[in-house]
Amino acid sequence: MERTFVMIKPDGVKRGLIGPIITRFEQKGFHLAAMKLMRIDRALAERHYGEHQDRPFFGELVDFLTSGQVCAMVWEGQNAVANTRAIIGATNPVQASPGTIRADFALDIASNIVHGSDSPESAQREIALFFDGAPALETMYRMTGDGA
Ligand code: RTP
Ligand code: MG
Repeated sequence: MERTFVMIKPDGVKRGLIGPIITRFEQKGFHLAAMKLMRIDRALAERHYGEHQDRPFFGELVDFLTSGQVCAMVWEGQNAVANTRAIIGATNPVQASPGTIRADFALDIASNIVHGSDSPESAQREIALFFDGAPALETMYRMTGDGA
């Protein structure tokens, strides 16, 4: 069983796409282990996307991520990292395969609706970054009442 971090970006929240996006992960068979709607500050956005700090689009990326509420989630299931990235689709919606979230809901690389961790190590780092201080995931899991 693997966990991954998925975040619906401000464009996805503003457009009312939380429901359809969650549906896709649930339909595939993943379990929603934790979720919160939040605004993130520049410091958190910069840490989250730290690997891109020297890229020309970094400032724009941080502006975008802090422009509205995001929906931070932890999903778990078999090969959760790779499988959720497949459901999300290629970074640039123009190149994303039909049926993926980015192909179906987005037009532009800068506003591509959703983030997914790119490795189990990134997932661990990002879950700690966004859910640190919250109740332990095991507690949230029990709160979902799915027989745990
Ligand atoms: P994400 O981290 O958001 O899940 O996206 P990703 O793994 O598919 O792509 P990544 O390389 O990590 O890029 C992070 C976000 O930066 C924006 N980006 N803009 N203008 C550009 O060339 C460019 N390249 C990347 C995208 O919004 C991407 O999601
Ligand atoms: Mg990435």
